Amino acid sequence: MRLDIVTIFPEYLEPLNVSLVGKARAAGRLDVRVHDLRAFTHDRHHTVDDTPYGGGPGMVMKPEPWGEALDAVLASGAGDDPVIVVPTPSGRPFTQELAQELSAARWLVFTPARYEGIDRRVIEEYGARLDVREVSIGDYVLAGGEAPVLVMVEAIARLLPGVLGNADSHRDDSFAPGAMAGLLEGPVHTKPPEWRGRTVPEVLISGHHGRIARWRRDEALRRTAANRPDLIERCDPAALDRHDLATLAELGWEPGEDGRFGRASGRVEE
Ligand code: JBZ
Repeated sequence: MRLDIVTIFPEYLEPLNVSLVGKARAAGRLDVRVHDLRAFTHDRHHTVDDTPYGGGPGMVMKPEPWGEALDAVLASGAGDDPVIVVPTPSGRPFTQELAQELSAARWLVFTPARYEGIDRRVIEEYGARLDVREVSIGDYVLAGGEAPVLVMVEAIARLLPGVLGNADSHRDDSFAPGAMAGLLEGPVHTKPPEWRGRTVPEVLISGHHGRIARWRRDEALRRTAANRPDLIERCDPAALDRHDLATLAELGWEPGEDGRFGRASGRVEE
């Protein structure tokens, strides 16, 4: 997969040289090219921003440098069309499903902005010819799109064939489809068996694979109910067995008329 990233802070993308993504690059599975947006300006101050039409606070990124930068990146692609990913707080949520969809692309171009974002006409211009996705990594306020690009690239790169050591590594991902679909992962333990007086749950050293799987699933369910009640609400009760239902009932969750889980009435939040 080829990735191009256009930014006024190329050094912000240095983490792409490290760890999983760095190794995927070194192994030739990822071709990452970071471009300095200011290289596509022509004034002595390398200006990339200007005041907003209509007034208001902050500055807006000028369209001309983005147009020149994107034209240059596109021209380097030998006729191939990339998917353009525009990080913006007003974008569609970045999910594991979107990561999977984007991991199927041959070429992605990311356009992390600063200030109040990019002049709308840039998104319109390239959106008229190419697949342009406005994407947000979550509901918090950031100062620019570079950190979201690091997040998205890591999520996408680890899905590429040959990037994670073995195909099984995807199986237990909290948001991967499968038996534990839609549940958070439970706690993990390793040696030593006792640390600062704290022991590893007995079941994990019991050698009873059935009991271990059941314990893990139960812990996953409890954590999901505690930290992500929205995932319990979305969960299909038909995907759960009697033990799961008993655990959820103990936590105050019951399947309702609509076939979805809700907090059982008369229960008080703990
Ligand atoms: C994002 C000015 O550029 C920004 C600013 C905030 C921001 C993004 C881009 S992308 N927040 C998010 O994904 O939450």
